[in-house]
Amino acid sequence: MAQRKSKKTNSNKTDCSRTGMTLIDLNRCFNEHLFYTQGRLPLSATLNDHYMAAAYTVRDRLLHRWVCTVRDFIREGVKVVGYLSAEFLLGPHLGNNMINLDIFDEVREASENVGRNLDAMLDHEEEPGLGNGGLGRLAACYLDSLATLEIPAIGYGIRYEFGIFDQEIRDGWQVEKTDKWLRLGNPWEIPRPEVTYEVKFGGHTAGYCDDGGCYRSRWTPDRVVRGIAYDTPILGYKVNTCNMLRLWKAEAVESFDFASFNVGNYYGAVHEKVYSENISKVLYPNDEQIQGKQLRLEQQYFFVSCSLQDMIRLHLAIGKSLEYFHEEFAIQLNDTHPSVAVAELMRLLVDEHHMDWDTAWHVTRNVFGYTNHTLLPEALERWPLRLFANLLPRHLEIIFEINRRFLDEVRVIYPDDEARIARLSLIDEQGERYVRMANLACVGSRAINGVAKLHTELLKTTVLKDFYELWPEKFSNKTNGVTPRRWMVLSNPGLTRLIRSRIGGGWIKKLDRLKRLESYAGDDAFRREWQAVKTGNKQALAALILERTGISVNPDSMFDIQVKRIHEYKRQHLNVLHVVTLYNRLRRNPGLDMLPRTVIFGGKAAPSYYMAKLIIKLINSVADVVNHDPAVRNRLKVVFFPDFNVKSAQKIYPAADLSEQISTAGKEASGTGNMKFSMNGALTIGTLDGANVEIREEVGADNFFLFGLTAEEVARIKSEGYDPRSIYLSNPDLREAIDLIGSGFFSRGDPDLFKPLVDSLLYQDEYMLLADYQSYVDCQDRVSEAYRDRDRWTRMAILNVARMGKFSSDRAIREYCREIWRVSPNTVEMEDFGDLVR
Ligand code: GL7
Repeated sequence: MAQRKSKKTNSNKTDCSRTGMTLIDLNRCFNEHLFYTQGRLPLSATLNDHYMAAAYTVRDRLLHRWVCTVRDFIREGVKVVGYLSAEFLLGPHLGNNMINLDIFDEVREASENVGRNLDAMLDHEEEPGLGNGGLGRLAACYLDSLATLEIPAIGYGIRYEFGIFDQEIRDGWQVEKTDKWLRLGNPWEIPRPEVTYEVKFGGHTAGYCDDGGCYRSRWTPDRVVRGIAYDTPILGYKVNTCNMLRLWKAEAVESFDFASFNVGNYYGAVHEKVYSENISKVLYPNDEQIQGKQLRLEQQYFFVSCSLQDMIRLHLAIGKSLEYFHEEFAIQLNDTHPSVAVAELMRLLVDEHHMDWDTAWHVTRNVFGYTNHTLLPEALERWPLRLFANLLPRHLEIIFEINRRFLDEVRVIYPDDEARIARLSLIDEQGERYVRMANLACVGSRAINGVAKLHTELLKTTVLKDFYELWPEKFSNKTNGVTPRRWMVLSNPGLTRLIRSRIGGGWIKKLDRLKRLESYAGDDAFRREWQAVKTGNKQALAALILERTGISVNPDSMFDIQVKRIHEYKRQHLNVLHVVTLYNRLRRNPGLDMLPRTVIFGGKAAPSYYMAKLIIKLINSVADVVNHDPAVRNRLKVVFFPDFNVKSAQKIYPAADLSEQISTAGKEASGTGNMKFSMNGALTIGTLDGANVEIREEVGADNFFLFGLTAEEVARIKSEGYDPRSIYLSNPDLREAIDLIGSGFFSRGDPDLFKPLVDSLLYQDEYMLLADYQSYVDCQDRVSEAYRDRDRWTRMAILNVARMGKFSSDRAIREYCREIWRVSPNTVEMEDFGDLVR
């Protein structure tokens, strides 16, 4: 074997020619991949061949850095973050990796020189939609920041064969199509068929005495599934740290049951295989709503067990005892989805590694942190005890034991407070019994956090109040952030170029430096360039809208955009009420001098969420009427942009003038779309909800359009008895809008179609649209007024961008590192592995 010559260089460039960074190196590598990986001559290469060759060229450079990063993991014994998440909504890799390698412009130039279209290649990439929305996208932003900040980290999740469904719109309704993201292969992942773990399900437990006379439990499962690792490199921006995302695919342990096969039971034999592979087959498309399906718990336990076994293996491989596991790893639970990890780690330590209970509990309690992402009661995960006992009998025993010890402690602190004890218990005993996953996560973690200031405060006073009173020191806030690499540099090259021309590029890693833009808000020339960038982005979106929907929109109108999952609490239908109100004004007064607006919606509805699907139908129905009414004369256009995903988001945020963040106060934990819009120069119309509160604090009240009730007012009015009908009766504009929808005007005369929506507003209005309606409409009028003064608007937009520094995911990750994980950066140096790779 060749002697390893190690040559270290400090720069992120290396003289290793195989992964060199010059144009010549990149071109050679591209051609080699076209030839040797795709088996094509340039003449016969398809767009897919070009894409694959480009992806492998970029990937080679990632892998070189990855090898160096892993070398340090082993050599330096650094503390590693394990980020456990059932969702990672990554978005396309190629462009992002080119940005992080700092070769985007070179590759563009090289491609153009030989007549290859880089944009076509970027567009060709299927995105891995392994998440539903904000929560999964946050996990992806955090991976980018962890690597950029040079923190050793592994993301752990599930390699769903089918990610979030593709959305089509037919006759105004959402139709779901399976997402076949792996159809053309995935050049970004490396299968690791030798990194596998067995995961047990079902069966029963039995007690026994071990050699030392200790009582122990033995679990005999009735099913075993194998998890196989698929690794995706995650490179940081302009650093050599290349972390990994390890996703698990489920396979049968025995791919063929020969006994059944031999007696001719072919279908019986493959049944086990199909059954096992089902676990990682499909992402549940529900956001903020639990679906108490056994398969979902199987998914959660499957990826948690594989991930913990993997971390334990890595820990043992560096020669450390498991007593010190929490000193080598910090594990974050991204919501309660992976919270069965608390019981699984106890099981692995006690049952499989024969640790005593107290030591195991010490390790467990010190290794986990838990992030809560929602206050919605329907999203709080709990599993029927019977289902849990059937699937994970040993874990239920462990949970009972954790609970017994925990409640004993609680009784000492709160003697005779049985009501409190019942609320804190890991088991819900009212009626059917349930395992409460949030309680398990709280008891098993060292740190608990919310995702925006308001959200964390509400956690402390509502859903997690009892835990806050018990352990106030465990609680902290970590306001969300998003990565400026994907959401500014990659999505908005025009704006990036303009900002660079004035303040350089330091802000890409230190977003606070955008502050330096403030002084340009008053600069006429800068404002004109700013407007030109926005107009270009709007033209590009207009072209895409035409292509996807056939609707032609005017880039000179104000682009008023609401893109996010469709949910009643997010109140897309409040936006619709405003649209109908504007339409009514135009019908009443055809000559009205109204600011032209294009109102754009986008987002998926959970397939089983009827009201959300009806809201999509309503948007499309209103669009149909408004867009075809000659009296409107292009002063109002309504668009539902189908299949909102990361890829289209990258085109949508940069084109927005107005960002709609209009959830009922107290319902949106944070929101992250709000940040992406504002970073791209849109102004926000919003309630005091989630991170809106902090965005407004940062950009200044003058640069934010605020409306609506506060969370406190919402709670007070609700407790006093809220009567939406009286608001409807006393507000003629509101009444006219609702009546028009209820009359069948937008549904070809069918008054029944939208009746469920109208009735829910009039008789329930859970999310208080009617209470906020007038305030919203008045605020929208102020928005229109402000937009007429383009210079003033642009000044406000510049100030918004300049003051968004806080909302970089780098800031958020620094806080997690310092206050929760207690990890520090490790600078990875490039090494030219000499003979090994030349
Ligand atoms: C969410 C919250 O709804 C959203 O406000 C937050 O920004 C996001 C990330 O913290 O988490 N919670 C949740 O269950 N989903 C979210 O997007 C799906």
